[in-house]
Amino acid sequence: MDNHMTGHMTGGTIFKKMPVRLLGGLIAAGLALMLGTGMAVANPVDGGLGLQEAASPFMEQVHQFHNWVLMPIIVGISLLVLALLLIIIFKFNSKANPTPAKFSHNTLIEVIWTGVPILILLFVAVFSFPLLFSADVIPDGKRYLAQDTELAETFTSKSDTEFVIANDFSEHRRLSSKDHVEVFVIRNGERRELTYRKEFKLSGLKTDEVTIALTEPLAAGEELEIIAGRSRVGAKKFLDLFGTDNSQIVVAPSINIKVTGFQWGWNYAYPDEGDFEFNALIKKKEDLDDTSLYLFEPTKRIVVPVNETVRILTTGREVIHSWALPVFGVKIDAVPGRINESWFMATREGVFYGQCSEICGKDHAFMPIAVEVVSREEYQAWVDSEREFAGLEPKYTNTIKLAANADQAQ
Ligand SMILES: [Cu+2]
Repeated sequence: MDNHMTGHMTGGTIFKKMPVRLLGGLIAAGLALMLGTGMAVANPVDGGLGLQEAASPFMEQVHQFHNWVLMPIIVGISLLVLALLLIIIFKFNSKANPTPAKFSHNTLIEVIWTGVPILILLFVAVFSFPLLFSADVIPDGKRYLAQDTELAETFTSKSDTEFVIANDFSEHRRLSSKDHVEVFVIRNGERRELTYRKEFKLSGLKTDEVTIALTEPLAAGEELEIIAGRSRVGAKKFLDLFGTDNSQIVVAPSINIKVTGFQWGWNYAYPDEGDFEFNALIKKKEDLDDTSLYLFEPTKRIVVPVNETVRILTTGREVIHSWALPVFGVKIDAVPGRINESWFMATREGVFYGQCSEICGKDHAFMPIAVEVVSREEYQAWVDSEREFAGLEPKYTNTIKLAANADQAQ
């Protein structure tokens, strides 16, 4: 009996050392994966690991959700299951445990393994439901400027320090908290956010008129910008504890793009900018230049201005496609016979790639998407070149010239 035991002890010590190393390796791999996902990778790159660097406040919020909520839970569950498996393998194999227990069922354990997953899902829902809501509801924020521009509303000023904006949002979206108003001072093109209570106060929330009272009047050459609305999006302080608040109130879309998926390509139209549309098919390998990515580059990129909200309206011509752009956090089905909508606001200039994300037929893998984010001036010039191509009069050239003349006159 003793001999029998010692013989197996030797084998046991080898096994006892192994799981520690194995476990260490797995923890290291898990941590590497976690860190990897936080790493910034701009656009698809060879050997890229983790999510692409976000280019919209919505996607920043998605990253936060992924890095701080999902990854820790997934790593925790994986390690727990691994530990349980190792316990079973080493403690309850036929040699270590020759006479197995005969019982089956354990009410407490069964209640725990039903209840705990429900609690985990509820915890995840606390963070994922607001994200789903943000993706689904088109932002309705408003921008108020002293000088009225095409894209802004004006506020009225009562005095040097008191400014009034109309709280004319729909009933359930009215301004009711300090989080629904952001105040900026613009000086020589630099934009600085004022802090609530210290630099400005609010009154009249929940009523028809909201008053923003500055602690100090504006200096000469300073301009006031007020952004109001409930559509606050972006990475917030996690659980009000960690990180910095990068969230912002997103204003209503200034551009609508109609996207029609077809076998196999995309058709784009800009209904506000005139009666023109174009197709974007996959670009052949021999036509690629240094600035384009093989299999990601379409024959034509769509162009949008930076820091403006774009509404995407999708539909399909014959089967369901899906317009997906990872860096903006957009993935919206294009369904024949109906129109879906989504939105994005690009926060930096550049070219961003996506692909069809619905298995739509034999060339599903070959309907790339490329969005070129540029300044408003470049966007307007692009619109006019598209209009010219479609035989239309320019829409913006005159206004650009007028603005340029006005600058010279000052
Ligand atoms: Cu498709």
